[in-house]
Amino acid sequence: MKERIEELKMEFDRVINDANSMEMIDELRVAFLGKKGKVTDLLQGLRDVPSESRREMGIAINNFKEYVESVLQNKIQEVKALELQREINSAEKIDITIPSTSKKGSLHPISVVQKEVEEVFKSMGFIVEDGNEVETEYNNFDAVNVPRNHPARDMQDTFWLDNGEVLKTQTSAGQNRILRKYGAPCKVIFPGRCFRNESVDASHENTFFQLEGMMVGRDINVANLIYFMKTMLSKVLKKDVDVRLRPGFFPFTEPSFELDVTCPFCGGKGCPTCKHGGWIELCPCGMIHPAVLKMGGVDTNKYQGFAFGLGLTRLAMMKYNIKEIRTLNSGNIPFLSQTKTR
Ligand code: FA5
Repeated sequence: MKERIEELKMEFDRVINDANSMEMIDELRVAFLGKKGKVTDLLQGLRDVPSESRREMGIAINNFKEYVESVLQNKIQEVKALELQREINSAEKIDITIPSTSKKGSLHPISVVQKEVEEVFKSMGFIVEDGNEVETEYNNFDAVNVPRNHPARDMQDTFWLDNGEVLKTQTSAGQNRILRKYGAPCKVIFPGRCFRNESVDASHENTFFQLEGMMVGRDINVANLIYFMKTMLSKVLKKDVDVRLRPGFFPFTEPSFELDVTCPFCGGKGCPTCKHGGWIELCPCGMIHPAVLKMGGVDTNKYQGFAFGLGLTRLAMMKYNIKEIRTLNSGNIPFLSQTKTR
């Protein structure tokens, strides 16, 4: 019996060396450890072994069985690693010369307009700043002269967070931060996403973009405001437009205006887009209220300035003749990719 075990071990060592696939390993497992395999034969042979050495032979057979199992297990790991390497070397080659089938993306219409407005203002010496989407109540309201309980807060019903902060309702929320950062004089624009608890319709969204601008310096006046707005709008709309101011109200500007632009579709003659008036309301603005400048640390005896809050989403709608504001947040790829070709 001892010799037979030795023979089988030598045979196993010889054949396991040649096994180089999972199929071959499986065949060996069946041949040695299967129901009708060689180890089972050995166990059955125990019957004929004299009783005094049966225990010793039983242990020897078990040791051989454990040996076969552990060598097979190691061989499986080895063959799996080899097969993986073979796959990497052959099948997974990447041909970088094959032309791509993926489509090219495009900028969102609002991003296109935002970039254009930024470029024009940068060319006129303005700095472009970023703003927060979550703002403190102080920055969004108090610092722009809208104290708690002021009725003007109702004009911008908003989303409050549990910690008392708000989703910014207007880019004007950045005014105080900008004044404190740059002081006077300064020329800064700061675009950003705004949120309001609005009843949504074709021209009102709960999430939209504005672009705020401030110019603070000595002797800044309404004529400067008109010049910058007219220049910027003519460049972005690619037409010579006229602007006009009407009285408006904002607690953070005094005087406050609504800035209208000649309708870019009819040139001011009157059409359905401008409701036959020839003008389109585009941008609230005004001279920065002294209280706002003071809260921003600016000496109002020396400096004054203008501010405006351009409705960027509405400007994109006007530029691309988009009638329905909700399409802009819709994620509709055919609609959004139109800016590629314009
Ligand atoms: C303001 O938000 C002021 N902060 C603007 C301002 C800045 C005035 C600096 C003076 C000085 P108003 O609420 O009107 O103002 O919004 C400004 C522009 O944002 C609007 O003219 C409009 O174009 C756009 N807007 C406002 N609400 C919405 C909305 N729900 N959906 C889309 N656009 C909107």
